[in-house]
Order: sequence, then structure tokens, then C-alpha cells
Amino acid sequence: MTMCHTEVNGIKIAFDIRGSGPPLILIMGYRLNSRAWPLASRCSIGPSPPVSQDLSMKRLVYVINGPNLNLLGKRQPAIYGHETLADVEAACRRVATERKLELKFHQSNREYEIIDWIHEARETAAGIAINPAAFTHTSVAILDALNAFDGPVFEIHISNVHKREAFRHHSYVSSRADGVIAGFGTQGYTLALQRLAHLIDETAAKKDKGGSATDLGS
Ligand code: CA2
Repeated sequence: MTMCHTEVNGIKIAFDIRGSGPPLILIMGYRLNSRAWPLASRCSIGPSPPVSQDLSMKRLVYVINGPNLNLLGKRQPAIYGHETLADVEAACRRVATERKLELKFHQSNREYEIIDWIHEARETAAGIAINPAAFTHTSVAILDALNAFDGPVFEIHISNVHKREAFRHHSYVSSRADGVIAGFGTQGYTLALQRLAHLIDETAAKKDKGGSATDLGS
């Protein structure tokens, strides 16, 4: 049995060519980033994940924003500044382009949506930068989701939460985060992205030298 693999329009295709006469070709197609590849290889019905699925090759990062951050720049400028979330996204996209990162930028006022994005990132992303906003101080569920993500995680707060009310001093997310940025204003987002890009580049360089592909976050 000869297994050949290719990818057409984001669909991974495995050909199983049997016999010496007119070839019997079985085609199995899976959408890019689907769970099907690891499943297929575990069941021995397909090959190992192709190189593009390798963690060190991924340059997708998620920037996730929690509740009320959609109001950024519209209220409380003394605490959060004048920039809107759209301005923050634009700044993040500039850094992403410079550092050759693919970026998904999200905001939600709903805890479950944030959890769903973190789950999605488990399958596709090399790192997460998150401002969980008020969920920082309340959400074990977001902590649990982040604990199931393997890559680097950076926690961002626009304000210096430690200078504010006592209830903002505790963060559930900090026990998982590889780094925390607080009090740098909206610049904290681009700083976090620069750090993610650095870690991703470092891992890719190690991989090129024949090192482990699973060192992200070290
Ligand atoms: O400093 C941060 O980035 C925070 O994560 C922001 C949260 C707050 O609950 C955290 O303790 C610290 C609040 C986000 C609400 O953002 C607003 C922005 C403008 C106007 C109103 C709310």
C-alpha cells in the first residue's frame, strides 16, 4: 500500500494507491486544522500530521478581550485612555504583519465565548494574549480553559490593577500566564505580541537546528 498526501484548497487529501493494474485510489479529505488528522494517525488509517500542522510552524496568535472592553475609549479615559478597541486591534495587526504572525482578535462580554475561543486556539494557535477584564478576578472556567492550552499565554491589563481596589489584586489567570503586563496602557497588547513573536521565532530556530518542536513557552 502506498500512501501519498497533498492539499488542495485547504483540504488535506490522502491517496491510498493499491495494486499494479488500474490504480484503486481512496481519497480521504479533511479540512485544515480539523481534529481528524491526529485521530486518523492514532487509528493507523492515515499518516502523521503533515509539517504544516507542527506546533513550531504555527504563527497564529489569539488576542482575546473580556467584558466591557468594547467600551474602551468611550468611557473612563482617566483609567483606560482614549484609544478604542478598534485602535488596539489596528496596532496589534501592525505588529502581527511586522512579525509575520497571523492574528485573531476577539472581544466578548460572554464567558462561554471566551472559553470557546481558547478551545479553538488549542487546535490552531501558537500563543494567546488575553485581557480577561473583570473575569480575571472571578473565572475559574477561563483558568481551566487556559490550562488546557499548551502554548505561551500572556495576561494583559491596561491599568495597573495592583494600584486599584483590593478585589482587582487577585487574578485566577495569573497562575497559568507565562507573563503578566499591567499598567502599560494599551501598549501592553503590542508588548505581549512582540514577546509571543519572539518565543515563536525562537522555537522555529531551535527546530531548524534539530531541537524539540515542543519548547514553546520556555
Ligand atoms: O486594566 C484592565 O485592562 C482591566 O482588565 C480592565 C477591566 C477591569 O475589570 C480589570 O480589573 C482590569 C475592565 C474593563 C472595562 O473596560 C472599560 C473601558 C472603558 C469604559 C468602561 C469599561
